[in-house]
Amino acid sequence: MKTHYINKVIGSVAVGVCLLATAGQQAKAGEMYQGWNYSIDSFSDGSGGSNYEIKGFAVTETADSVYVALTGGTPLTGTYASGAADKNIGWGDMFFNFSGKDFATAEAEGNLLGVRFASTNDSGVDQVGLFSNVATKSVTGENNGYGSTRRYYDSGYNKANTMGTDIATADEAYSYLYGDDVAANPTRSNTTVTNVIDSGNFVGEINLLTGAQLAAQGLDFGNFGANGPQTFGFQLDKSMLGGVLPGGINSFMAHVLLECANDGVALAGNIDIPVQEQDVPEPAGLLSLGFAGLAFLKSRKGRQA
Ligand SMILES: [Ca+2]
Ligand SMILES: [Ca+2]
Ligand SMILES: [Ca+2]
Repeated sequence: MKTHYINKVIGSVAVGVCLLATAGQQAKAGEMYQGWNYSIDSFSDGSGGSNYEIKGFAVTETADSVYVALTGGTPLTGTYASGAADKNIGWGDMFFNFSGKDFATAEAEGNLLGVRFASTNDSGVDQVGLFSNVATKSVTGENNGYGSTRRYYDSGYNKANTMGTDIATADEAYSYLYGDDVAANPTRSNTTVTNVIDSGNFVGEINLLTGAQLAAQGLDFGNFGANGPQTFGFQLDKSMLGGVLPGGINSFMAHVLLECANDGVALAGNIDIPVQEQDVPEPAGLLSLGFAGLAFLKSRKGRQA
């Protein structure tokens, strides 16, 4: 993955050295506003019109929660579409990639998290919630959509801030989604869209929130002139992420596409995971020490003999 994806991530970490080192590249850090981290998407890259126009994606965190918000023209429950198998086109699932690698590599290595937040979409998992070890699939075919990212761009939607301010160009989108080798020669066959969870391990539930509930948390897409007619999101407990991420600051790239891939948006950011207190090993807990512990015990026994 090209290093410019992590400029914002590094820039927003409160470490002086990093701030100085990236001072010349911090335009993206300007998307921080009153505690929320925003990525503002092109207002004119929604294929099919205003019902398919994503405008923004934002995240904030408190000590124990992560709040996620989306705004645009697509309702949480989707919009009627005669060309879709289920007569409805809505949101795909959201992916969180904490690996520091491109999306395809993260998935191949089992390092992808996914959130199904739209209960009526065509996700491969039944439940709404957070999933780990996610495999992805495409549902663009049954939703009258774009089979490949290249085809979407060929259709005239290669606009500035194509996946928001954090993945601003088609080249960056190709690099992030498929890796730098594909980005060097993107075709319709090597840029297949995947936009929902196919399978994964259920980690826990999320709490869906309305635009009003998010506004009460300080969300303000209006600061960027980006208020869509549909604004909603969800909250999830950091304790769930603590089971799959190390304590401390974890940098991520997240993105979501519509079921038809008529629009998509990404966001780079950080989540500060509380450091778990280490349990004091009890006798029964020795099992969890594994081979290292057993070897240690054996060596002690040997010395005593
Ligand atoms: Ca858009
Ligand atoms: Ca559908
Ligand atoms: Ca977009």
